[in-house]
Amino acid sequence: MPRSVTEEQKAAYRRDGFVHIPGIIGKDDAARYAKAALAARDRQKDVPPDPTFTRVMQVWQQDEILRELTLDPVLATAATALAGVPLRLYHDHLLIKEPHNDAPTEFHQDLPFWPHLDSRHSLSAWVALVDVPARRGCMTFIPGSHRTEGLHRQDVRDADNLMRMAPELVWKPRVTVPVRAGDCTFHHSLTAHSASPNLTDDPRIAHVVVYMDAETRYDPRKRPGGEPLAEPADTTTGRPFPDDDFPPLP
Ligand SMILES: O=C(O)CCC(=O)C(=O)O
Repeated sequence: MPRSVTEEQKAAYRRDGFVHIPGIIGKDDAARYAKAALAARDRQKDVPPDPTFTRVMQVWQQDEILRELTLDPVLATAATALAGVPLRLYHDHLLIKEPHNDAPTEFHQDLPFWPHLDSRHSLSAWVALVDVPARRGCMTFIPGSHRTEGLHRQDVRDADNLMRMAPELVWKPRVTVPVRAGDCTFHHSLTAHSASPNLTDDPRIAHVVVYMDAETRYDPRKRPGGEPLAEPADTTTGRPFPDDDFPPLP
């Protein structure tokens, strides 16, 4: 039976909009997935280089090993317990900060990037496949910022974009969460988060699984211009996300 999260972890997530779950996968599995992640990165062609991170989208549809991680029932059970509603997969992506990439991921919220209608909850699992201390690009969160609703999309390359939209966040405490290989952080889709640049000689390898409310429907009006995110075949307003490409989990 997959292990779920504790009552304390659920309470922390509800209060802060994020939670750190140490050792959600084993070290050996993390090493196996890290190797598969670098191979998937090396296979990827025709993607313009981005200093912030090398991104491999929808890796669960192209790599048998990483598919196991994306569909891992332990992760999905924990996500469902935190969300409190049945979930489906929205998409996954590898986010690899190359050594000395010199580019942070600036503060942003995720939900404004997603074409979701009537979402009761959505969240991401950010799984560390290598040790990620602050110098290698770990995540920083603003506790409580998941209660800040209704903002436009923020530019992850602009350090002040979110702060101009929500100036009260400038004065909120921030929590930086170094993680070991196999740890994960879950964050609510409205929680403001950033990641530091990778100052080390080794790649920062994170696998991110994005879960959405199973009942959420598609809203093309919220589709971000040019963002290569997962789309259902039928992009009419109000269409459900089909199970084949957006499988209910766990
Ligand atoms: O890992 C990063 O650099 C940013 C991750 C992120 O923004 C996310 O998972 O929503």
